[in-house]
Amino acid sequence: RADATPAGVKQKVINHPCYSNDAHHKYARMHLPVAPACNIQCNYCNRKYDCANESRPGVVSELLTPKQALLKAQAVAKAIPQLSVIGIAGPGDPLANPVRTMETLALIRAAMPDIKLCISTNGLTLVDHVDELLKLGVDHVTVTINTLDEVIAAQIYKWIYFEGRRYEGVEAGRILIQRQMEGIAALAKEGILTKVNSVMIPGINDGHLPELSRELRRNKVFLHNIMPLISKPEHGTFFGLVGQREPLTTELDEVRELAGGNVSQMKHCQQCRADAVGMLEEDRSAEFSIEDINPEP
Ligand code: CLF
Ligand code: SF4
Repeated sequence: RADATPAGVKQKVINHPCYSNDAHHKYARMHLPVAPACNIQCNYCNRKYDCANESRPGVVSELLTPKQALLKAQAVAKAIPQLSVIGIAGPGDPLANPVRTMETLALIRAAMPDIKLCISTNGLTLVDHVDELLKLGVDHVTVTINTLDEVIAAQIYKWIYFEGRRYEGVEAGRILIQRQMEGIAALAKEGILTKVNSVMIPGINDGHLPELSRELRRNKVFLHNIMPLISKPEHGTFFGLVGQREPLTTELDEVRELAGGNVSQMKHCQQCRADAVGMLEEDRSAEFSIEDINPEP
């Protein structure tokens, strides 16, 4: 499959530690935690913590303003020459905080023109922002899609807040799924590389994930990252899905194997924090506290 990858795409992934298995030992990423709010409620998320669509539960990231984010990015780039990607992945949904997210991306783009920009989103408002992301040179977008079935979705999402209204149940699922699919279609049209994260929840969406991966292939998604649900009590109390078990490693491997026939699978995800810094296997966020970088409020 790698040999069939067009040269332009190879160039885009060559130094992205999440999109390329080869790159993840050589290049570093950092996340800028500038986005506190969220516009949906996943049942596996405890909103006191980081967005569980990319992070392990139970983690609280330091929130930054866009200007502080730029200072931090410059400090990290100086200290870690392997830094190749700057992403926004929370602590809520980056696109539910469009002003803070876009301002941060614009500041980084102007100050660090060679860095790759990356975001991760639940996809609810993605289609409205694709033009702006393209203008800012965001080349990599991750959308968390857990199901394409609105009945399954009703078990995964408690509510969504969309165009001034709150929706629940299958209606919420229907809107979210439709918006996510419109979002990834718009990304494909613009040639923005798309990764889909799916949280594998045993007994709820596990059997559906291979079918989901077929749809992703049809929509030109580059990479599929099936992540195990993390639900141990030490990671915090969940909003819903109380008592829900995590998948076994064997179950995860099996689903990835089935889905892998349709879309390449990412298997080196670390479910990082919204303020992660460093190579994927490490987290140096504690070394770059904003109080040390910029003692002025
Ligand atoms: Fe960050 Fe995500 Fe971009 Fe990577 S993380 S926004 S694509 S730069 Fe990577 Fe971390 Fe897994 Fe995410 S290992 S949680 S997949
Ligand atoms: Fe939590 Fe879901 Fe919102 Fe992420 S998208 S912050 S997991 S509710």
